[in-house]
Amino acid sequence: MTDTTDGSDRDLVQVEIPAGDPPRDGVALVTLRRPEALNALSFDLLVQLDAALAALDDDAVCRAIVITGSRTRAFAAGADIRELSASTTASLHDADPFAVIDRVARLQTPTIAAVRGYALGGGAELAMACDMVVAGDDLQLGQPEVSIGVIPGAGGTQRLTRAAGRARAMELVLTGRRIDAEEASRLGLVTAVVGANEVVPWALELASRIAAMPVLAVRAAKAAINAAQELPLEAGLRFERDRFEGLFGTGDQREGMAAFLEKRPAVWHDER
Ligand code: CO8
Repeated sequence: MTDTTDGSDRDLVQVEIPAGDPPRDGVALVTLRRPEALNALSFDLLVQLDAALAALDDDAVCRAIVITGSRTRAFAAGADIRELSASTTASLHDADPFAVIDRVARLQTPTIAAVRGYALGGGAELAMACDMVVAGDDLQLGQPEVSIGVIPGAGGTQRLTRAAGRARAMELVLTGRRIDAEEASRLGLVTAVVGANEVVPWALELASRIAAMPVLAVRAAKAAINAAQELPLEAGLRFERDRFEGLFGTGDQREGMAAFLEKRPAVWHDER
């Protein structure tokens, strides 16, 4: 795996292959690095994040991605308000800097947001675009955009509503109220709540367990679960059945079933 951050400027996004015992094969750790601004998602940071994630998604070695913030008290405090304050309808429409969040949701590789402290505005939207969220017990998640005269622009009205329901999404978005880890868990926004210092190790462990699974089956399962968010039930069931049937004849399907019948551990071949 290659470090894809742009060395010519400041690296606002760091890509690491974290060590582990046993080794965390196939896991990448992506860190947002603007600590002085609570990792606010500047346009440059978003470009670097986009490039880093696209490269990881293309990398056959990478089978799970953890995204976290460089600073213990924030995952990301939203889009960069200084930059936004100088933006116009036309400049945002033309550059579409926040489309990266849509691309995060479309990555084939499973993604886990490891979230400590503030996840606000675009930070909450980035976390919700990931497949799973491991939250610290210090989580403060919210969509405060209305309080600065705009609305969420990268999924905050859509993903939050799908996860938490319309009535709660209305209350949270229209008031900008922040919720803690316990409430986020109750609303189905997070996969697990752990001690703040355990967030990254816990997310890496989860990523390692996913990375140890056969890659085609993992990707098909991810695609099918995501289809449940978008398709009517009948179409979703058809999508699931097609993906299920499509896995028959792959080496990993043959190996997985043979290993079960022969009572031995499976050896995956990382087909893609
Ligand atoms: N943009 C720019 N700078 C920020 C941001 C931000 N979003 N958040 C914090 N900072 C900066 C502060 O300006 C400050 O810098 P400095 O030291 O130079 O003054 C530094 O980070 C530390 O922040 P505070 O001093 O404010 O720290 P506090 O502990 O007092 O407060 C808060 C922490 C509560 C997180 C507070 O900083 C805050 O309210 N931040 C703004 C949160 C917000 O409104 N976020 C939404 C932004 S709009 C948005 O996200 C639109 C989404 C569009 C799609 C985006 C997809 C990526």
